[in-house]
Amino acid sequence: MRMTFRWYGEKDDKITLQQIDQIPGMDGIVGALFDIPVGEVWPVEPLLHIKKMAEENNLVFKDLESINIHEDIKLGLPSRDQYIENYIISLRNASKAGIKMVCYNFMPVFDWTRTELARPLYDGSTVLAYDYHLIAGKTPQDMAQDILSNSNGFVLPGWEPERLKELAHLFEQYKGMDEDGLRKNLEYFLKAIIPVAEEVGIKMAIHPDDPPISVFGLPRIVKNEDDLDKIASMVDSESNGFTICTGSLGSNRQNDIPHIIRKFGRMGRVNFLHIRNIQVHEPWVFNEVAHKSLIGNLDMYEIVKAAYDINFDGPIRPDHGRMIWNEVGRPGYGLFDRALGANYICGLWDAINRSCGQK
Ligand SMILES: [Mn+2]
Repeated sequence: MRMTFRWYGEKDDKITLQQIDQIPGMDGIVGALFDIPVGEVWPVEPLLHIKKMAEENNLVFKDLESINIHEDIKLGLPSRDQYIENYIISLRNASKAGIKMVCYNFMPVFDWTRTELARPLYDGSTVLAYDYHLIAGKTPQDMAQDILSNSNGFVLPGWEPERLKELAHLFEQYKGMDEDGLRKNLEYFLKAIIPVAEEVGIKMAIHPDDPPISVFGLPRIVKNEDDLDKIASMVDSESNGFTICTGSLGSNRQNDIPHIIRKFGRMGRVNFLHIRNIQVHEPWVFNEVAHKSLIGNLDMYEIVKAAYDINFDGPIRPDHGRMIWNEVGRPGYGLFDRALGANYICGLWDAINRSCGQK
């Protein structure tokens, strides 16, 4: 595996590449071009620039998160073909910059949803949290406003203010679309792009819905093992794979994450791992916690062991972290707790590796 850290770029991240390099065991960064509007082509040069900066700090840059999918593709509008064509050019350009893995999601309208971005825990740290009771009676606009006014001034991917002006229109367009309709549109997209991803040596990794349940009546198609089966069978290729995000899938206690990693890993479809722990209080009431197994509901040993058992050689990143030690940062993406999480995962990996006879 290669241990990676999500980085928002020199303009948008106050965490430096040197700080990331100083985290023990850190191999690389997961990056993106945040100033390219969704649907437009990603050029090679800015990717090469990130690669150069990363390499100057002893880090590799092989992983993108995310090249977002234009809403017209998810909606299956006639204009989707042009956006798919652009996506294909982006993949070709990414491969020219040495990219090997591209994470994406297929969630209508919202990339991810939380009802709180800074819930205080018993020790004064703060975390992202979700409570479906708090959504009842709210409009998508209220929700968006809450998220924007609690982001510590950072722009959060998926919640760009320009996009949110379109909310009412977007919801109108999705009226009447069910899971099967959305799934057909994903299949159309995959059939077009996976042959190219394969040709240029890129593994695509669809991220699970976060949380994996319908919010505001929008369809969700990446929620559980069943959904992953359906997606895997749309195009039979290792380039058509998954980001197994333990926190997203894990918010539904029915999802057996080590089993999911082993099953899809043996098919060569686990292309990216997001590791974080969460505490589920009741269905659809949960908050994120520190990575350590004892603190949350997920058994990190079993999760890392499953990755080890499938000989996982792709990127792993500590997913969201808490805000600790008075850090002020992008919610979920501070330096300190993610560094602790990475170290915990590396420790588990090393111990498993030693006890299983060194791979
Ligand atoms: Mn994730």
